[in-house]
Amino acid sequence: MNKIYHFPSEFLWGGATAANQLEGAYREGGKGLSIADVLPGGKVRLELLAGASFNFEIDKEKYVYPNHDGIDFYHRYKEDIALFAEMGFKAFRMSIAWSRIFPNGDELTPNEEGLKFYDDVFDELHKYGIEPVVTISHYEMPLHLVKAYGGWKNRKLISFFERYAKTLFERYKDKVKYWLTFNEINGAIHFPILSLGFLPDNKNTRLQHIFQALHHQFVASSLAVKAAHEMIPDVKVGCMLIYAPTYSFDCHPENVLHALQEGRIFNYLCGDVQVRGEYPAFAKRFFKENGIEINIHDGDLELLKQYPVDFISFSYYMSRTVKKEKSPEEMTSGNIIGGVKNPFLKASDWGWEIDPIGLRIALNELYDRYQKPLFVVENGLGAYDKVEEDGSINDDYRIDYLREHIKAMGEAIEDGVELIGYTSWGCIDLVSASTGEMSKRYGFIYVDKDDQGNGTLERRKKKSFYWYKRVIETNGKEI
Ligand code: BGP
Repeated sequence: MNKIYHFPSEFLWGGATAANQLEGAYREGGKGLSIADVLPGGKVRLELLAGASFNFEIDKEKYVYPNHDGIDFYHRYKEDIALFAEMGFKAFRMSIAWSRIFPNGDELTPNEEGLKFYDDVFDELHKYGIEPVVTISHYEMPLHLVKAYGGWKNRKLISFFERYAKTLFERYKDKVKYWLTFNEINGAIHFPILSLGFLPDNKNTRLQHIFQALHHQFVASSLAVKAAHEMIPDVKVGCMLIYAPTYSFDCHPENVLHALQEGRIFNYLCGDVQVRGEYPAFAKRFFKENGIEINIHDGDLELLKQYPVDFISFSYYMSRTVKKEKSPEEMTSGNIIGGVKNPFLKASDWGWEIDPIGLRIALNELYDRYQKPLFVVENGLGAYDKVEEDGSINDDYRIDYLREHIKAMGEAIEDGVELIGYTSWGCIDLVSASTGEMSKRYGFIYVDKDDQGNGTLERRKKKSFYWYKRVIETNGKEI
């Protein structure tokens, strides 16, 4: 007998995306260039993210740029939203491209065409009763802010972001209740280029710059919470973390201590500031030992304390196993952060270890720590899909992955965790953030496009489409 899980009646089932990975139309509607527009697809992207030198220019002779056209959601959003509605989505997580609203990021007035586009998207969602969950900044700050200001190292970015967030709240106050400030804010500790807008430079200043820039984002996030609460009744603003429970490779106390230390810097430092409203005690020693001195202005700490987030959203793809002394052969890759191979886990084709129990652990750890509602806003399996001769796509591997993770959420709810929703990543195939590939697919909906940009962009329902529809229809009782 299959166990029946009890999800709350208002549970927000749905899917998640990010503007730069699906919209395309990178120069239409008055949009400015963003950091995502200059990142090429393929292996070279990972090298850039890891810190290779880079001039932030587009070079179409040398590289392909899959984000430029994405999957053309910009022109096909009605068709796509109709498919989400057919699956019964209660929520759709999407992001707003900052450079559609403020093409350079530092203008005083927004671009009306950009604002209008999202009005139309939200109206289309509401037509089907789908709740938008909107990330304000998802790996795509305006390129001008990178080039002219050095990205988030520069404190001026706080006021640009505040203006941008207030513009969104004012415009969409009747259409959007759930907002997330910065996507995977802690991911910047490893890959600052995507969200902080600068290259990780020489080792001495790397962490100094990253944590100074993060401090600016924390302040910006609190200002956004403040503004949202002043401007929108019943609004909910969340932080967004990458969460990877950190396992010790074995029970050697040195390794256990190492896991504790690694885990809390990566998983908790940002969350503690955004949720509890203050830097955690362990940060002080970490900052001291790494020569990090954060320039904190008068009033910053009070602001952080006064305006913490209302809920915690996070992405969960994998756990992470760590060991104090390790050799390169022991390592595995993963979502932004890697670790040593866990002998008990299998991995995806991209080396991301698959660990549904880790999601239950993540939910419990986060709830124990923060006691605030949780929202899983990303989770899923990036895999190669095959279109059969009859046109079907039998992605049982994806169904198995999602089923086990949904069960883990059901168990966590029984453990007492307050979980408000689940939006699986890339509900429609889109461009991968880490590799720029199309062939790393997550969707319930197949999109005909390859890594070189060829294809008809035709949408096709996979087997998982019908399966997820049933999950939502039964509120997680039939998985
Ligand atoms: C997260 C990002 C997403 C997304 C996802 C999957 O880190 O927030 O933007 O892309 O991971 O990663 P990838 O696309 O590299 O497979």
